[in-house]
Amino acid sequence: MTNVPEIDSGREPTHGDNANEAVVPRAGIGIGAIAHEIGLTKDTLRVWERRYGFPRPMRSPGGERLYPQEQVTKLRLVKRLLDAGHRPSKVLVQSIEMLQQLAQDSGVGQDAPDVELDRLVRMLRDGAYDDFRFELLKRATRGGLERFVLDIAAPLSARVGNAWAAGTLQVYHEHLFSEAMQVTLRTLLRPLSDALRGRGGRPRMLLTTLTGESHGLGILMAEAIFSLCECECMGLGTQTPLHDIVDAVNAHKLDIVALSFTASMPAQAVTSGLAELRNLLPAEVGIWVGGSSPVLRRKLPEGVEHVPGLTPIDEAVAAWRQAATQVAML
Ligand code: B12
Repeated sequence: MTNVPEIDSGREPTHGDNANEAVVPRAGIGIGAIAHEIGLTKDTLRVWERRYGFPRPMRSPGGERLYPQEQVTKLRLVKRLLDAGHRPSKVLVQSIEMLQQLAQDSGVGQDAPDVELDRLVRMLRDGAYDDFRFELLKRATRGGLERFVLDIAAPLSARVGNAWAAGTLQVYHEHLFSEAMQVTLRTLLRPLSDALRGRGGRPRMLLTTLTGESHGLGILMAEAIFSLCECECMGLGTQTPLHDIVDAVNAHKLDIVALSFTASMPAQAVTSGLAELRNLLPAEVGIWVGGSSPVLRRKLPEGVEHVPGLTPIDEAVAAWRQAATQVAML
Protein backbone atom coordinates (compact mmCIF):
# COMPACT_ATOMS: atom_id res chain seq x y z
CA MET A 1 0.00 0.00 0.00
CA THR A 2 2.47 2.59 -1.05
CA ASN A 3 1.21 5.98 -2.04
CA VAL A 4 0.77 5.74 -5.76
CA PRO A 5 1.99 8.92 -7.43
CA GLU A 6 -0.74 10.69 -9.31
CA ILE A 7 0.27 11.87 -12.73
CA ASP A 8 -1.67 14.69 -14.29
CA SER A 9 -2.37 13.33 -17.73
CA GLY A 10 -3.78 16.63 -18.94
CA ARG A 11 -6.51 15.05 -21.05
CA GLU A 12 -8.04 12.04 -22.77
CA PRO A 13 -5.93 10.02 -25.22
CA THR A 14 -4.86 12.43 -27.87
CA HIS A 15 -1.70 11.50 -29.72
CA GLY A 16 -0.31 14.41 -31.67
CA ASP A 17 -2.49 17.10 -30.03
CA ASN A 18 -1.15 20.56 -29.69
CA ALA A 19 0.39 20.73 -26.23
CA ASN A 20 -0.53 24.40 -25.91
CA GLU A 21 -4.26 23.74 -26.12
CA ALA A 22 -6.29 24.35 -22.99
CA VAL A 23 -6.40 21.09 -21.08
CA VAL A 24 -8.89 19.63 -18.65
CA PRO A 25 -6.77 18.41 -15.73
CA ARG A 26 -7.41 14.69 -15.13
CA ALA A 27 -5.42 12.57 -12.73
CA GLY A 28 -4.19 9.17 -13.85
CA ILE A 29 -1.93 6.45 -12.53
CA GLY A 30 0.69 4.66 -14.62
CA ILE A 31 0.44 0.97 -15.56
CA GLY A 32 3.49 -0.10 -13.50
CA ALA A 33 2.16 1.48 -10.31
CA ILE A 34 -1.29 -0.03 -10.85
CA ALA A 35 0.05 -3.49 -11.59
CA HIS A 36 2.19 -3.35 -8.44
CA GLU A 37 -0.54 -1.99 -6.23
CA ILE A 38 -3.19 -4.46 -7.29
CA GLY A 39 -0.98 -7.49 -7.67
CA LEU A 40 -1.41 -8.07 -11.41
CA THR A 41 1.10 -8.03 -14.24
CA LYS A 42 1.20 -5.24 -16.81
CA ASP A 43 0.54 -7.87 -19.49
CA THR A 44 -2.64 -8.98 -17.75
CA LEU A 45 -3.93 -5.40 -17.74
CA ARG A 46 -3.19 -5.03 -21.45
CA VAL A 47 -4.81 -8.38 -22.29
CA TRP A 48 -7.96 -7.50 -20.36
CA GLU A 49 -8.14 -4.15 -22.13
CA ARG A 50 -7.97 -5.89 -25.52
CA ARG A 51 -10.20 -8.81 -24.66
CA TYR A 52 -12.86 -7.34 -22.39
CA GLY A 53 -12.67 -3.60 -23.05
CA PHE A 54 -11.77 -2.95 -19.43
CA PRO A 55 -9.77 -1.23 -18.05
CA ARG A 56 -9.90 1.69 -20.49
CA PRO A 57 -6.93 3.89 -19.63
CA MET A 58 -6.37 7.41 -20.86
CA ARG A 59 -3.05 8.25 -22.51
CA SER A 60 -0.35 10.67 -21.43
CA PRO A 61 0.97 13.14 -23.98
CA GLY A 62 3.76 10.59 -24.51
CA GLY A 63 1.23 7.80 -25.17
CA GLU A 64 1.62 6.01 -21.82
CA ARG A 65 -1.44 4.38 -20.28
CA LEU A 66 -2.94 6.35 -17.38
CA TYR A 67 -5.69 4.87 -15.26
CA PRO A 68 -8.25 7.17 -13.59
CA GLN A 69 -9.04 6.55 -9.93
CA GLU A 70 -12.54 5.03 -10.60
CA GLN A 71 -10.94 2.35 -12.79
CA VAL A 72 -8.35 1.62 -10.11
CA THR A 73 -11.11 1.14 -7.56
CA LYS A 74 -12.93 -1.24 -9.92
CA LEU A 75 -9.70 -3.14 -10.67
CA ARG A 76 -9.08 -3.61 -6.96
CA LEU A 77 -12.56 -5.08 -6.60
CA VAL A 78 -12.05 -7.27 -9.68
CA LYS A 79 -8.81 -8.65 -8.21
CA ARG A 80 -10.50 -9.56 -4.95
CA LEU A 81 -13.32 -11.32 -6.76
CA LEU A 82 -10.80 -13.26 -8.88
CA ASP A 83 -8.90 -14.23 -5.72
CA ALA A 84 -12.19 -15.54 -4.39
CA GLY A 85 -12.59 -17.80 -7.46
CA HIS A 86 -14.69 -15.68 -9.89
CA ARG A 87 -13.67 -15.69 -13.56
CA PRO A 88 -12.31 -12.68 -15.50
CA SER A 89 -14.86 -13.12 -18.31
CA LYS A 90 -17.68 -12.81 -15.76
CA VAL A 91 -16.43 -9.90 -13.68
CA LEU A 92 -14.58 -7.58 -16.07
CA VAL A 93 -17.66 -6.79 -18.13
CA GLN A 94 -19.79 -5.76 -15.11
CA SER A 95 -20.34 -2.27 -13.75
CA ILE A 96 -18.74 -1.39 -10.43
CA GLU A 97 -22.20 -1.42 -8.79
CA MET A 98 -22.80 -4.98 -10.04
CA LEU A 99 -19.38 -6.02 -8.76
CA GLN A 100 -20.05 -4.49 -5.35
CA GLN A 101 -23.29 -6.45 -5.25
CA LEU A 102 -21.48 -9.63 -6.31
CA ALA A 103 -18.82 -9.07 -3.63
CA GLN A 104 -21.52 -8.56 -1.03
CA ASP A 105 -23.51 -11.62 -2.15
CA SER A 106 -20.43 -13.84 -2.09
CA GLY A 107 -19.07 -12.37 1.13
CA VAL A 108 -15.88 -11.05 -0.50
CA GLY A 109 -14.21 -8.41 1.66
CA GLN A 110 -17.15 -8.29 4.04
CA ASP A 111 -16.31 -8.07 7.70
CA ALA A 112 -18.58 -9.92 10.09
CA PRO A 113 -19.92 -7.49 12.68
CA ASP A 114 -17.61 -7.37 15.72
CA VAL A 115 -17.85 -4.49 18.15
CA GLU A 116 -14.36 -4.93 19.61
CA LEU A 117 -12.52 -5.20 16.29
CA ASP A 118 -14.50 -2.27 14.88
CA ARG A 119 -13.48 -0.23 17.89
CA LEU A 120 -9.80 -0.99 17.27
CA VAL A 121 -10.12 0.03 13.61
CA ARG A 122 -11.85 3.27 14.69
CA MET A 123 -8.95 4.08 17.04
CA LEU A 124 -6.54 3.78 14.13
CA ARG A 125 -8.73 5.88 11.85
CA ASP A 126 -9.17 8.58 14.50
CA GLY A 127 -5.43 8.78 15.16
CA ALA A 128 -5.69 7.41 18.73
CA TYR A 129 -2.46 5.45 18.31
CA ASP A 130 -1.42 5.37 21.96
CA ASP A 131 -4.84 3.99 22.87
CA PHE A 132 -4.57 1.49 20.03
CA ARG A 133 -1.17 0.22 21.18
CA PHE A 134 -2.35 0.04 24.78
CA GLU A 135 -5.51 -1.90 23.80
CA LEU A 136 -3.45 -4.44 21.83
CA LEU A 137 -1.09 -5.04 24.73
CA LYS A 138 -3.97 -5.23 27.22
CA ARG A 139 -5.82 -7.82 25.16
CA ALA A 140 -2.65 -9.79 24.52
CA THR A 141 -1.74 -9.99 28.20
CA ARG A 142 -5.29 -10.63 29.32
CA GLY A 143 -6.16 -13.40 26.87
CA GLY A 144 -2.69 -14.86 26.24
CA LEU A 145 -0.68 -15.29 23.04
CA GLU A 146 -2.78 -17.92 21.31
CA ARG A 147 -6.13 -16.17 21.83
CA PHE A 148 -4.57 -12.85 20.85
CA VAL A 149 -3.22 -14.25 17.57
CA LEU A 150 -6.39 -16.12 16.60
CA ASP A 151 -9.06 -13.73 17.86
CA ILE A 152 -7.44 -10.32 17.43
CA ALA A 153 -4.29 -10.23 15.28
CA ALA A 154 -5.54 -12.38 12.37
CA PRO A 155 -9.07 -10.97 11.97
CA LEU A 156 -7.90 -7.42 12.64
CA SER A 157 -5.29 -7.68 9.84
CA ALA A 158 -8.01 -8.71 7.40
CA ARG A 159 -10.23 -5.85 8.61
CA VAL A 160 -7.48 -3.28 8.25
CA GLY A 161 -6.77 -4.58 4.71
CA ASN A 162 -10.46 -4.34 3.81
CA ALA A 163 -10.69 -0.83 5.25
CA TRP A 164 -7.71 0.20 3.13
CA ALA A 165 -9.26 -1.37 0.02
CA ALA A 166 -12.53 0.46 0.75
CA GLY A 167 -10.60 3.72 1.16
CA THR A 168 -11.51 4.28 4.82
CA LEU A 169 -7.94 3.81 6.10
CA GLN A 170 -4.81 5.29 4.56
CA VAL A 171 -1.49 3.55 3.91
CA TYR A 172 0.11 5.26 6.90
CA HIS A 173 -2.62 3.80 9.13
CA GLU A 174 -1.56 0.37 7.88
CA HIS A 175 2.06 1.08 8.69
CA LEU A 176 1.09 2.17 12.20
CA PHE A 177 -1.07 -0.91 12.56
CA SER A 178 1.76 -3.24 11.44
CA GLU A 179 4.25 -1.58 13.76
CA ALA A 180 1.97 -1.84 16.82
CA MET A 181 0.99 -5.42 15.98
CA GLN A 182 4.60 -6.54 15.52
CA VAL A 183 5.70 -4.96 18.79
CA THR A 184 2.85 -6.64 20.68
CA LEU A 185 3.43 -10.05 19.13
CA ARG A 186 7.18 -9.90 19.69
CA THR A 187 6.77 -8.72 23.28
CA LEU A 188 4.70 -11.79 24.09
CA LEU A 189 6.70 -14.15 21.95
CA ARG A 190 10.17 -13.26 23.28
CA PRO A 191 10.03 -14.98 26.71
CA LEU A 192 8.53 -18.07 25.08
CA SER A 193 11.27 -18.23 22.41
CA ASP A 194 13.95 -17.72 25.07
CA ALA A 195 12.54 -20.55 27.16
CA LEU A 196 12.31 -22.86 24.14
CA ARG A 197 15.91 -22.27 23.05
CA GLY A 198 18.13 -25.24 23.81
CA ARG A 199 15.23 -27.56 24.71
CA GLY A 200 15.60 -29.39 21.43
CA GLY A 201 11.94 -28.94 20.48
CA ARG A 202 11.30 -30.37 17.05
CA PRO A 203 10.55 -29.74 14.28
CA ARG A 204 13.15 -26.98 14.17
CA MET A 205 11.62 -24.28 12.02
CA LEU A 206 12.93 -21.44 9.88
CA LEU A 207 10.27 -18.81 9.25
CA THR A 208 10.43 -16.11 6.58
CA THR A 209 9.02 -14.85 3.28
CA LEU A 210 10.60 -14.98 -0.18
CA THR A 211 11.91 -11.95 -2.02
CA GLY A 212 8.89 -9.97 -3.29
CA GLU A 213 6.68 -10.71 -0.27
CA SER A 214 7.02 -7.82 2.14
CA HIS A 215 4.05 -8.69 4.36
CA GLY A 216 5.42 -10.09 7.59
CA LEU A 217 2.53 -10.35 10.03
CA GLY A 218 1.29 -13.74 8.80
CA ILE A 219 4.63 -15.47 9.34
CA LEU A 220 5.02 -13.80 12.74
CA MET A 221 1.60 -15.11 13.78
CA ALA A 222 2.59 -18.55 12.49
CA GLU A 223 5.81 -18.34 14.55
CA ALA A 224 3.74 -17.64 17.66
CA ILE A 225 1.61 -20.76 17.10
CA PHE A 226 4.60 -22.97 16.20
CA SER A 227 6.30 -21.79 19.41
CA LEU A 228 3.20 -22.68 21.41
CA CYS A 229 3.49 -26.15 19.84
CA GLU A 230 7.01 -26.22 21.36
CA CYS A 231 8.85 -26.05 18.07
CA GLU A 232 12.19 -24.27 18.11
CA CYS A 233 11.74 -21.31 15.77
CA MET A 234 14.21 -19.16 13.88
CA GLY A 235 12.37 -16.15 12.45
CA LEU A 236 14.36 -14.36 9.74
CA GLY A 237 11.90 -11.53 9.06
CA THR A 238 10.80 -10.97 5.47
CA GLN A 239 12.28 -11.36 1.99
CA THR A 240 15.18 -13.71 2.63
CA PRO A 241 17.14 -14.63 -0.52
CA LEU A 242 16.99 -18.36 -1.34
CA HIS A 243 20.69 -19.05 -0.81
CA ASP A 244 20.53 -17.47 2.66
CA ILE A 245 17.61 -19.74 3.56
CA VAL A 246 19.62 -22.75 2.41
CA ASP A 247 22.72 -21.63 4.34
CA ALA A 248 20.70 -21.17 7.55
CA VAL A 249 19.00 -24.57 7.15
CA ASN A 250 22.32 -26.34 6.67
CA ALA A 251 24.15 -24.47 9.45
CA HIS A 252 21.42 -25.01 12.05
CA LYS A 253 20.16 -28.44 10.92
CA LEU A 254 16.60 -27.18 10.54
CA ASP A 255 13.72 -29.51 9.74
CA ILE A 256 11.23 -27.21 8.05
CA VAL A 257 11.15 -23.93 6.17
CA ALA A 258 7.82 -22.15 6.75
CA LEU A 259 6.88 -19.40 4.31
CA SER A 260 4.00 -16.94 4.07
CA PHE A 261 2.40 -15.56 0.91
CA THR A 262 -0.30 -12.90 0.56
CA ALA A 263 -2.29 -12.30 -2.61
CA SER A 264 -0.02 -9.37 -3.47
CA MET A 265 2.79 -11.63 -4.70
CA PRO A 266 2.36 -12.63 -8.38
CA ALA A 267 1.39 -16.30 -8.86
CA GLN A 268 4.34 -17.01 -11.13
CA ALA A 269 6.83 -15.63 -8.57
CA VAL A 270 5.31 -17.84 -5.86
CA THR A 271 5.51 -21.07 -7.82
CA SER A 272 8.91 -20.44 -9.38
CA GLY A 273 10.38 -19.35 -6.01
CA LEU A 274 9.04 -22.48 -4.34
CA ALA A 275 10.25 -24.80 -7.11
CA GLU A 276 13.73 -23.28 -6.94
CA LEU A 277 13.89 -23.50 -3.15
CA ARG A 278 12.71 -27.12 -3.28
CA ASN A 279 15.59 -27.93 -5.63
CA LEU A 280 18.13 -26.23 -3.39
CA LEU A 281 17.10 -27.81 -0.09
CA PRO A 282 17.87 -31.37 0.99
CA ALA A 283 14.86 -33.65 0.33
CA GLU A 284 14.30 -34.36 4.03
CA VAL A 285 13.78 -30.67 4.83
CA GLY A 286 10.09 -29.80 4.60
CA ILE A 287 8.66 -26.66 3.03
CA TRP A 288 5.38 -25.54 4.59
CA VAL A 289 3.49 -22.62 3.11
CA GLY A 290 0.58 -20.57 4.41
CA GLY A 291 -1.21 -17.25 3.88
CA SER A 292 -3.98 -15.85 1.74
CA SER A 293 -2.32 -16.19 -1.67
CA PRO A 294 -4.82 -18.03 -3.93
CA VAL A 295 -1.91 -19.82 -5.62
CA LEU A 296 -1.46 -21.99 -2.53
CA ARG A 297 -4.87 -23.55 -3.10
CA ARG A 298 -3.82 -24.63 -6.59
CA LYS A 299 -1.11 -27.07 -7.58
CA LEU A 300 2.13 -26.55 -5.69
CA PRO A 301 5.55 -27.95 -6.62
CA GLU A 302 6.14 -31.48 -5.36
CA GLY A 303 7.48 -31.52 -1.80
CA VAL A 304 5.76 -28.30 -0.74
CA GLU A 305 2.97 -28.61 1.81
CA HIS A 306 0.14 -26.11 2.25
CA VAL A 307 -0.94 -25.52 5.86
CA PRO A 308 -4.33 -23.85 5.41
CA GLY A 309 -4.37 -21.40 8.32
CA LEU A 310 -3.11 -21.02 11.86
CA THR A 311 -5.31 -23.56 13.64
CA PRO A 312 -4.15 -26.48 11.43
CA ILE A 313 -0.56 -25.89 12.65
CA ASP A 314 -1.15 -28.13 15.67
CA GLU A 315 -2.20 -31.00 13.44
CA ALA A 316 0.65 -30.49 10.94
CA VAL A 317 3.22 -30.53 13.75
CA ALA A 318 1.68 -33.66 15.32
CA ALA A 319 1.75 -35.44 11.93
CA TRP A 320 5.40 -34.45 11.39
CA ARG A 321 6.37 -35.76 14.85
CA GLN A 322 4.57 -39.02 14.25
CA ALA A 323 6.30 -39.51 10.89
CA ALA A 324 9.69 -38.63 12.47
CA THR A 325 9.15 -41.22 15.21
CA GLN A 326 8.34 -43.89 12.62
CA VAL A 327 11.48 -43.06 10.63
CA ALA A 328 13.57 -43.22 13.83
CA MET A 329 12.19 -46.72 14.60
CA LEU A 330 13.20 -48.12 11.20
C1 B12 B 1 -0.18 -4.56 6.99
C2 B12 B 1 -0.32 -4.65 5.50
C3 B12 B 1 0.61 -3.99 4.71
C4 B12 B 1 1.86 -3.36 5.29
C5 B12 B 1 2.91 -4.50 5.54
C6 B12 B 1 3.86 -4.23 6.67
C7 B12 B 1 4.54 -5.47 7.19
N1 B12 B 1 5.67 -5.25 7.78
O1 B12 B 1 4.07 -6.58 7.10
C8 B12 B 1 2.25 -2.39 4.14
C9 B12 B 1 1.60 -1.06 4.36
C10 B12 B 1 3.77 -2.18 3.94
C11 B12 B 1 1.60 -3.08 2.94
C12 B12 B 1 2.01 -2.91 1.63
C13 B12 B 1 1.30 -3.41 0.54
N2 B12 B 1 0.15 -4.08 0.56
CO1 B12 B 1 -0.64 -4.74 2.16
N3 B12 B 1 -1.57 -5.36 3.60
C14 B12 B 1 -1.40 -5.38 4.92
C15 B12 B 1 -2.48 -6.19 5.69
C16 B12 B 1 -3.44 -5.27 6.39
C17 B12 B 1 -1.88 -7.22 6.66
C18 B12 B 1 -0.64 -7.87 6.05
C19 B12 B 1 -0.26 -9.22 6.43
O2 B12 B 1 0.82 -9.43 6.98
N4 B12 B 1 -1.09 -10.21 6.11
C20 B12 B 1 -0.71 -11.56 6.25
C21 B12 B 1 -1.62 -12.34 7.18
C22 B12 B 1 -1.93 -11.59 8.44
O3 B12 B 1 -2.82 -12.66 6.53
P1 B12 B 1 -3.02 -13.94 5.57
O4 B12 B 1 -2.10 -13.85 4.41
O5 B12 B 1 -4.48 -13.99 5.30
O6 B12 B 1 -2.56 -15.20 6.42
C23 B12 B 1 -3.33 -15.78 7.45
C24 B12 B 1 -3.18 -17.28 7.59
O7 B12 B 1 -3.18 -17.95 6.39
C25 B12 B 1 -1.91 -17.45 8.35
N5 B12 B 1 -0.63 -17.55 7.71
C26 B12 B 1 0.01 -16.58 7.06
N6 B12 B 1 1.20 -17.01 6.69
C27 B12 B 1 1.35 -18.29 7.12
C28 B12 B 1 2.41 -19.17 6.98
C29 B12 B 1 2.30 -20.47 7.51
C30 B12 B 1 3.42 -21.43 7.36
C31 B12 B 1 1.11 -20.85 8.17
C32 B12 B 1 0.99 -22.20 8.70
C33 B12 B 1 0.04 -19.92 8.30
C34 B12 B 1 0.18 -18.65 7.77
O8 B12 B 1 -1.86 -16.30 9.12
C35 B12 B 1 -2.78 -15.31 8.72
C36 B12 B 1 -3.77 -15.15 9.84
O9 B12 B 1 -5.08 -15.46 9.53
C37 B12 B 1 -3.13 -6.99 4.50
C38 B12 B 1 -4.57 -7.42 4.72
C39 B12 B 1 -4.67 -8.95 4.81
N7 B12 B 1 -5.89 -9.43 4.71
O10 B12 B 1 -3.72 -9.65 4.95
C40 B12 B 1 -2.88 -6.09 3.29
C41 B12 B 1 -2.78 -6.72 1.91
C42 B12 B 1 -2.04 -8.05 1.98
N8 B12 B 1 -1.93 -5.72 1.13
C43 B12 B 1 -2.30 -5.61 -0.06
C44 B12 B 1 -1.61 -4.82 -1.02
C45 B12 B 1 -2.27 -4.70 -2.39
C46 B12 B 1 -0.40 -4.19 -0.69
C47 B12 B 1 0.49 -3.41 -1.68
C48 B12 B 1 0.76 -4.12 -3.00
C49 B12 B 1 -0.23 -2.07 -1.90
C50 B12 B 1 0.45 -0.89 -2.49
N9 B12 B 1 -0.37 0.05 -2.78
O11 B12 B 1 1.65 -0.80 -2.63
C51 B12 B 1 1.79 -3.22 -0.85
C52 B12 B 1 2.81 -4.33 -1.17
C53 B12 B 1 4.19 -3.83 -1.11
C54 B12 B 1 5.15 -4.94 -1.56
N10 B12 B 1 6.31 -4.57 -1.97
O12 B12 B 1 4.86 -6.12 -1.51
C55 B12 B 1 -3.52 -6.45 -0.39
C56 B12 B 1 -3.20 -7.66 -1.26
C57 B12 B 1 -4.36 -7.98 -2.17
C58 B12 B 1 -3.98 -8.44 -3.52
N11 B12 B 1 -4.90 -9.17 -4.10
O13 B12 B 1 -2.94 -8.15 -4.04
C59 B12 B 1 -4.10 -6.79 1.05
C60 B12 B 1 -4.81 -8.14 1.15
C61 B12 B 1 -5.08 -5.65 1.42
C62 B12 B 1 -6.39 -5.73 0.66
N12 B12 B 1 -7.45 -6.09 1.31
O14 B12 B 1 -6.46 -5.44 -0.51
N13 B12 B 1 0.60 -3.84 3.33
